[in-house]
Amino acid sequence: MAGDKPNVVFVLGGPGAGKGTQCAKIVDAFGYQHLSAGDLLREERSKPGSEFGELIESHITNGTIVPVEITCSLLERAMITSEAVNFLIDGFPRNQDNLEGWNKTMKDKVNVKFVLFFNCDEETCVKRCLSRGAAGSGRSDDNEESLKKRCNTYVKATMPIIQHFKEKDMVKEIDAGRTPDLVFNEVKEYFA
Ligand code: UP5
Ligand code: MG
Repeated sequence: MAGDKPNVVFVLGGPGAGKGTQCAKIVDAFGYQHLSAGDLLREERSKPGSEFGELIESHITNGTIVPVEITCSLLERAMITSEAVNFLIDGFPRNQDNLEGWNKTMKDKVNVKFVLFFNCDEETCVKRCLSRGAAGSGRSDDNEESLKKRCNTYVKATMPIIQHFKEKDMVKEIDAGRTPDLVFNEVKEYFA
């Protein structure tokens, strides 16, 4: 982690809204470091002998949210071992427990600049994830049953967090139902 306080942009939106796709574009264009909480959890789950492997997998297939202590420590470790100054934190914080845990351990160590919110209707989100599953994503949650639960968690637990940031005037909301290039045309205005 370079410098005193790194900059953080939170990236939120429903399952399949395009968070990862747009983060990859931001990395290419603006040199941010992309930290996907979901990717970090999947990596931790797959480590041989991981203490939390089973717990993480059960949350992922059920579309529920892993306790913040685990996610936050993976995020902090990834930030500490990085040379970057600017981070995209993708898919976090996604519930009240995440937000409180982050505020307790990380708030004073970073500058949260804003929140990118990829707003996409549920039908489109589900279609995208199912196509990705059919194309062989290997993700244990790209199936109809898990997707129902992921969407439910998103509405019940994550939307209130987005609302919380809206009240703090921190949210940049983007219509994510368009093509990746059209979405990125808008995204880049916030980084230029
Ligand atoms: N695609 C992307 N953009 C498109 C566009 N504009 N038009 C057409 N297609 C588009 O995209 C999904 C698919 O859609 C891809 O095939 C892509 O090509 C296509 P992607 O960019 O991957 O979307 P993303 O929003 O990143 O979808 P993802 O499935 O990763 O979102 P989730 O939020 O569901 O998944 P995440 O990995 O963040 O979390 C998974 C699980 O981990 C959670 O359900 C939870 O159990 C756990 N988790 C926690 O517990 N805590 C955390 O902090 C984070 C995760
Ligand atoms: Mg993703």
